[in-house]
Amino acid sequence: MGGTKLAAALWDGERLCDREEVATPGDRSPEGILNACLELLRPKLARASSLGVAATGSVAEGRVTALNSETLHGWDAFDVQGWLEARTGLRTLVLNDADAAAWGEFVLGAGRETRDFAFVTVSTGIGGGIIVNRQLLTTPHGLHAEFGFTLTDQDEPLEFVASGVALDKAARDLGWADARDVVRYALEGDARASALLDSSAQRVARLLGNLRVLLGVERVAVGGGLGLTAPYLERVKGHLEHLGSPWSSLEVVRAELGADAGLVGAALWSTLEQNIPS
Ligand code: BMX
Repeated sequence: MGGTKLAAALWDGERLCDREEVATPGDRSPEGILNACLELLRPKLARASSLGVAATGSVAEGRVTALNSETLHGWDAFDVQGWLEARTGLRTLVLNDADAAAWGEFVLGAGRETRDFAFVTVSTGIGGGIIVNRQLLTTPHGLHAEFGFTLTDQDEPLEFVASGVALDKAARDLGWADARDVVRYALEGDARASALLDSSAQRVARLLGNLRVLLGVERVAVGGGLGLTAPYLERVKGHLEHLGSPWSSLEVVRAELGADAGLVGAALWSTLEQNIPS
């Protein structure tokens, strides 16, 4: 459940199947978005034994709160778990989307064989998930690894200046369609597009460098619509390299599960033994 798209799939124990995706509806209220999720889920319900949800927003005990009210309208501790359990009859576990993706990448993707790992998505917003000592960092109140809400030196949330939506706005100011044009023109060597991409990538690189020295993270996987593009990732790596030691000792890689990381992570998480009531 993301700010740009909703996707659903079945997990057969090894891989995703029957994956379907739709654009996030214009009605971003809890009912607007969850009814669209239910439509995607309905054909799969008969074959499912539990439901894992990777949701944008901070998640506490199955309830979702929007930090960014432009992405989700009126979500204040909305009980996603209860809402979906009542309509699907399935045991439901809800995780933040980037936490789920971090877990998916750690178990089956770019974080395999690490101990301290992080995932960052640069998409509608900027989200994060952290694995320390092979454990997913979670908190009872749900406010953790919200990379998009770390503050810039202007006291603004990072995602207000560096996310896909921030670049969409900057692109429109230049008469372009959206952030995809920024990537396209940067590849063609346009100086304005390059500067825009750099300003986001540089801020994200700084955040990742801080994770290296704060938490000892050894590797970070970058995902999300903008983060998965080659020019973006190359710039993040370049800026980190430029910062030098100790920050540059962080390994930065592309998320291996791509746009499926959240789905895979939510599925794996919902079938973990510790999460299944005895
Ligand atoms: C925002 C925040 C995070 C989320 C991140 C990436 C909201 C609604 N979401 O920082 O919880 O992980 O965006 O999410 O406040 P996406 O919408 O870009 O997929």
